[in-house]
Amino acid sequence: MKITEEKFIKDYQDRMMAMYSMAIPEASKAQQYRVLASVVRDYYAKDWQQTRTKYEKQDRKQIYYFSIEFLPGRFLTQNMLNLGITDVVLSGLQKLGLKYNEIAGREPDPGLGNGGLGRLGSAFLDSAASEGVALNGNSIRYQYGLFKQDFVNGYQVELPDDWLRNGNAWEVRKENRACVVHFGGNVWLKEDSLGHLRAVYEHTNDVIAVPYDIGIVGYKNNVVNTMRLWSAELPFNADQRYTLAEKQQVNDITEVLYPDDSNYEGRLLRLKQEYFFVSAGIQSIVRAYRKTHRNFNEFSQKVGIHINDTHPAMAVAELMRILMDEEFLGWDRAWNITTQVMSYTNHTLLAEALETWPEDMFAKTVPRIYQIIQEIDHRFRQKMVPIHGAELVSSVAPIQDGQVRMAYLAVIGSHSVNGVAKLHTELLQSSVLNGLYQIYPEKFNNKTNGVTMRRWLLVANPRLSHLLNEAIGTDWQRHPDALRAFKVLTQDKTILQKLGDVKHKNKRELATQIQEQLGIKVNTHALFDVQIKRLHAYKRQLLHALYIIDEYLQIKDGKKLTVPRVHIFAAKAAPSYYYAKEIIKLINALADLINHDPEVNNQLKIVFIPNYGVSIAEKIIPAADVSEQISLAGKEASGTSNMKLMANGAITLATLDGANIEIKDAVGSDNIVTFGMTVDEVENFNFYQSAQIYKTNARIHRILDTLVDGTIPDITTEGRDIFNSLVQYNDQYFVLADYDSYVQAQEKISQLYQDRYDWYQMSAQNIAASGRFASDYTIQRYAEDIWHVKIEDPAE
Ligand code: NBX
Repeated sequence: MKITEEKFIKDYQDRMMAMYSMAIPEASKAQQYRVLASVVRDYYAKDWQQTRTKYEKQDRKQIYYFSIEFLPGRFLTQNMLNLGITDVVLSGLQKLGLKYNEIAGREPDPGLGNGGLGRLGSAFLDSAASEGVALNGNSIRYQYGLFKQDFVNGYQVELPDDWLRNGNAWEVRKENRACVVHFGGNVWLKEDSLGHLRAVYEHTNDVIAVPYDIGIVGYKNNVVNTMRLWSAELPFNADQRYTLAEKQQVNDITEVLYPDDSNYEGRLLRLKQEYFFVSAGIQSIVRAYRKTHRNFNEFSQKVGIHINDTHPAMAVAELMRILMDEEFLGWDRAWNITTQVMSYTNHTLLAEALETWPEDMFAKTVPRIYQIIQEIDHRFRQKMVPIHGAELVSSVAPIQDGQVRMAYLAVIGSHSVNGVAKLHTELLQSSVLNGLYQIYPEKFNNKTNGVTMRRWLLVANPRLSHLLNEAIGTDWQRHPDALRAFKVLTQDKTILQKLGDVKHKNKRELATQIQEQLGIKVNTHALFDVQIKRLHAYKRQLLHALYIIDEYLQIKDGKKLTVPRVHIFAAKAAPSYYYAKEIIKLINALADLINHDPEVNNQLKIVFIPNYGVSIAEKIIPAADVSEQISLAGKEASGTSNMKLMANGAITLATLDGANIEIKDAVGSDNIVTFGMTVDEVENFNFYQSAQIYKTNARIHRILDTLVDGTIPDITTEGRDIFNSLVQYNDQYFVLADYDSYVQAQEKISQLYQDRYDWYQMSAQNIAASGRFASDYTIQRYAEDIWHVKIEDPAE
């Protein structure tokens, strides 16, 4: 459909009238936003339907990405871009006397995820639609997303994220596609008159799962895929009245996203959330397949199910349940199909994050799933013990020591298991999943993460995108590898000048926002040193903070910094993660001290931007000079903000961890600054004694003392706890061990930043080398190697 400016203006006016019976100027900004979203949704409605019917007609293999989290970011700007209607809409709105930015700012940012894992899922949906891969999201429609973060007195406080309050303009409720999910009760197998073994349930608690679909618009290719989010409702039964407690129990299931991304906690409600979206998702897949197929002979050629981290690992047992109990395939055939259909991605090596459930809780909550996992466990042992021995096999069996171990279930039930960066996959094979790697080496493969350049360049950084278009044409928008062409221009003085201008304008824009929102004035000629990610000890925001104390002390000693700096942090801490919250308080207290000290604040500023999320990232990333990726080697599975920041021309300051290693390979060691211990050095560091470093290293000694001697105001408890963690409790994440090396790296950064010509040359090299980290390529590799689907040119 060709959208002209006249058509858009008319559509907008008509829709305003239809929805609100108002003239445009009478409407609030939020109403103006909802009208715009509704008009834009119309522009892809037909493509959405046609994508579906085309897939059906071609009997295309459908892939379902099961993830308990997605972080799509705001849809409006991205959808307009992907539909190719941005210019028409912008000029149309202008004629109507409306300001696009004000309207777009009213869209709530769906915070249906904690961080990297959910964001990766959304990047994949975007790339798959743009590459014409039939990938569908399957997840939960949380009534409340990740909490909104505020600071009171420097402490994190959590406020509810009521993102659905004014409705969600992009979703379509499909109550005709609802499913029933059974919880609890008793279950046994009974032979029916045809001789089939049927599962008989009694006293179950049934919940209705109602899907809400959101269209995922591909980039200028008429493809619109679907992200399906399930909401829990009470079964409708005219004779039955429910108690308040019963209503509450059902509503609870999809009420709120668990805000912890690192510490696994075996909560019953979480287990229910997992089974809820898994069961509803699998039921709807089988139903869709059944519409066009008479039997299951082709199921594994036509369906792929991806298990994103272990949260949806019950998909293995749920598909077995349906194939056996409802479709009456025997175990062997059902198992054969299931393992061909399932694939699994692991996102962490941290032992404390691995999901295990107490057997009794599991058996009570999802009895039939428990029985099936018992059988999987039994058959696995029976088959593997004679080959691999009892010790190895029981160390990786799905049920052991009263626990159901989800990662092992996911590996055993899938044909493919991948890590998210080369190093991470190697470490999975050699450590966490080593036992299963010995048994099934052929299942393991690496798929390094990626990011979508359409959101992180075209949407977030229009200035840089424009410069790139001018310099190398627009091919990179569809084929990000074409950013390579920018490499030959890294010698071109005018280009570098323009690149510097773009960065500076972006910094000014961020500075304005910081001034307006936080009342902090920052020097836009200072180096913007950025660390944005969840707050976690392993990510080592503390290392960065100690360096700021170091800079502060130097200035107090009368020295001048080589370059003035603005340290920018944004990070949420899990509400129950006490230590992470103490680090937030420390950084905020430091900010208070430094930003108000006239002796210091012309060279140094700290800004902790509250409520980090996709929309705030879109503002910070284009303005970053330095990207801090300083996790302890071996702890960060991949990282993805490293890739977004690189594409936006920031220089990475990195440990050799996760995808940083691949970034270094891509950009060359002259265009990145690395430091710190390698994984091998960390592993072989046998007698680490952090207290010894504190004793003998005068510089570190002095910095750590400021935590406890009153230099930094109002951190009596926090300062002492952090000091103790570093000195008394032997510094679990080797902050002190890497400190000197980090300082050298920071000094190198300062040196480099003094010569802006060299700096922007490095910056340009980073942009030029970032194409390989586009999720478009990652999704192509998933499609070919794991899901076995051909990438079709949707134009054909
Ligand atoms: O997944 C992250 C890793 O830490 C990153 O290194 C990686 O780049 C990213 C994408 O692969 N993991 C992550 O974000 N985990 C979670 O958000 C999470 C959420 C809930 C939970 C456990 C982990 N129970």
